[in-house]
Amino acid sequence: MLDLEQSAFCKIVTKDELECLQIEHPKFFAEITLQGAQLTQFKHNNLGDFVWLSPDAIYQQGSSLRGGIPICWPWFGVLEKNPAIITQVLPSGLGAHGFARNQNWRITDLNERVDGVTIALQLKDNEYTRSIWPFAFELTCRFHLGDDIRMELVNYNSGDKPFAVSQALHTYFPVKNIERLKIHGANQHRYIDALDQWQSKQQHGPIEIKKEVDRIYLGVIRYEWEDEHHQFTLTSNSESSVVWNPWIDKSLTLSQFPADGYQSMMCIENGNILDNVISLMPNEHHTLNMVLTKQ
Ligand code: TA6
Repeated sequence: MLDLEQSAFCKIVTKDELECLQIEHPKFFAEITLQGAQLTQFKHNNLGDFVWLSPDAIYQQGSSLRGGIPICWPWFGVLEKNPAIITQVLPSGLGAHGFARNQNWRITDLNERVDGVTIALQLKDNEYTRSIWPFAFELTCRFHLGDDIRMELVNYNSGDKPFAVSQALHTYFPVKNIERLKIHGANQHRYIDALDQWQSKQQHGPIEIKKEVDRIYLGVIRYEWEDEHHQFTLTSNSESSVVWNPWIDKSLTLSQFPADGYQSMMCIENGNILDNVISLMPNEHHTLNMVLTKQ
């Protein structure tokens, strides 16, 4: 683990059961839990919150906080809904969204500048991960934090066998007025409706949220939306992304989530899902990137 003794802006604090890296930069405040390398807060001094964190979030070993940017890896969503290339090497009955978000990552690189901070955290295979997923890997998440959030999730096959993963950066966004939200960018794109027998459908116009939404949009999409006089833009190299809001009924079933939480958030999750899963030969890399701006 990198020594933060000489760091200008970074320190490690313990919140309940979790170690959190806190970055107090002249431009922003950020918090990243070492568990899951999960960015839980990014508050820009002029632009405000870029991500949403549940008011009921708990800092507990083994359970990902509800909010920020959970890293779903080496499978996304309900395991059984993944392609066979993913499910065939994993035991059944495992929870959604993989094990990476519940493992402790190490800080491996730090670069602090006037314009922002670049920090890398890494997860390598260990006895637990090998017990359920028999592959050697290095998963590195690099955050570039400044006037925007830029992330690279670098998959590296450090073993001698090929493996496949589905993955996503499961970002929770703050929404001041869910009734007026219009998410642009997906017009005419196909999507899989996870709430309607996983049927393939086509998006017409902006995405609006008036009920539970859980859709996998296909193709590279530049999402744009306005929330209370701020313009958000989300871009990624991924060719599959999920738009999700639990709405009223599902909100009551979620952990770490207030009954009315659906009114204050929505998720857009850039990833490699369904046919867009990635396969890596030994010594091969793949990078999933994401850029979130707010003006
Ligand atoms: O990406 C959408 C989704 O799969 C939803 O169906 C919901 O389960 C959400 O992720 C949150 O999952 P989690 O395991 O974090 O409660």
